[in-house]
Amino acid sequence: MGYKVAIAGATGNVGREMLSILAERNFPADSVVALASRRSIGQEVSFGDKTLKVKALEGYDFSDVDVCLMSAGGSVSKEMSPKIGAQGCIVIDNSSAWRYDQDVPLIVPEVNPDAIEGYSKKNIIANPNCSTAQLVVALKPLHDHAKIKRVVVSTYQSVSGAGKDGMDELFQQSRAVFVADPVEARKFTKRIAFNVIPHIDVFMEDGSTKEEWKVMAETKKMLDPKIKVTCTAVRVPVFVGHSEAVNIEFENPISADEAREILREAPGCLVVDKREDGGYVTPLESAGDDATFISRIREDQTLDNGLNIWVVSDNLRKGAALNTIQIAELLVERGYLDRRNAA
Ligand code: 11C
Repeated sequence: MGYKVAIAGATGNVGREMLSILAERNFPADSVVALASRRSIGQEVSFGDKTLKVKALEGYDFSDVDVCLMSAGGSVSKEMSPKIGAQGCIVIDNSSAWRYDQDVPLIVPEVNPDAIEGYSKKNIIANPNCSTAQLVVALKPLHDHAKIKRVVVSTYQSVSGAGKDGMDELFQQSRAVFVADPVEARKFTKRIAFNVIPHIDVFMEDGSTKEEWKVMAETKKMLDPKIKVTCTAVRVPVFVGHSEAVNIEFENPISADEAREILREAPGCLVVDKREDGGYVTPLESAGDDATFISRIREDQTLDNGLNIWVVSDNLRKGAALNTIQIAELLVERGYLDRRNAA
C-alpha cells in the first residue's frame, strides 16, 4: 500500500519541481494532492502524465495525509505546520521557519540521516537552505576524513533562489538592456542583468546578511557545531544552479588527490575535476541534475592543511525539492510513515 502525499505551495518553482521529482523517483504514493493559497484554486499542475487541480491549503483536512511537502513560505509554514503535524501528518518544510528549532530535525540524508528520529516531537522536519544543502554534501566526507576546523564560503547564487519573480526580473532586464528600454529593479535591490549583487535576504546587526548567517548556522546544526563558518553570499545573473567557492582548513592532513578519491566515493557527490580548459562544472550544466558537482580541487598553499574546492548544484533540486523528497524516502525506509496506520 502506498501513501497519501500533499504538496503545499504546489504552484511555485519548488512545488512544481517536487511534483516532477515525486513522479520521476516513483515515490510510493497512492494519491497526491496539490495545495496552494486560495488565489491558485483550480489552477492545474502536472504530476507525471497526470494533471492535478489545485485545492486550498487553508482549511484542508490532513487527517488522512501521511506526509506534507511544504513549500509555501515561512509565515504560512509557521502557522500551518504545527496544525498539520497535530493531525498526525508529518510535515517536511522547505522554508527557514523551523530550521533552528531544537525540536525540529534539519536533514540532508547524505549527511545526518539519524537525526530524523527527532521528527516526532512536532511532526515537523526542516529542509535546509539551498546554499547549505550542497555545501554540507561536499563537506561531510572530507570532515569524516580529516576533521574540518574552518570554512570560508563565497556563493554565486542563481535568481531562481528568489522564486519565479527573480527569474522573471533577470529575463525582463536582460531583454530591456538589448532593446534599450528602461531597466526596472523590483525584486532585487539593484539591476541583476549583467551585474552581481552581494546581498541575499535581510541585513543582520553585525553587517552580514541572513543568507550568510543561515549557511553558518545550518552547517553547524547538521555537520558539527565546532566548525567555524564564514560566508559571503552573492546573487549572480544565472537562472538555475548555485555555485560556491569553498576554502577549507582541516585539523589533519589531506591532499587534493585524497580529497578527490574521497569525494568520488561519497553519496550525492560527482567529481568533475580535470585540470584543463572546461574540466569543471558550471551552474548551467548542473540544472536539472541531482548531483552536487565538485571541481577545482586543489591544496591551499597558505594553510597547513587547507583545500579549495568549487561546488555546484541545481538549487531547485538538491537545494530544495529533491532533498525534501529524499527526506520523505528516508521516512518510508525507516517505517515512520507506517506508524499511524499501525496505531
Ligand atoms: C536564495 N537561498 O537563493 C535562497 C533561497 O531559506 O530557504 C532559499 C531561502 C531559504 O535566495
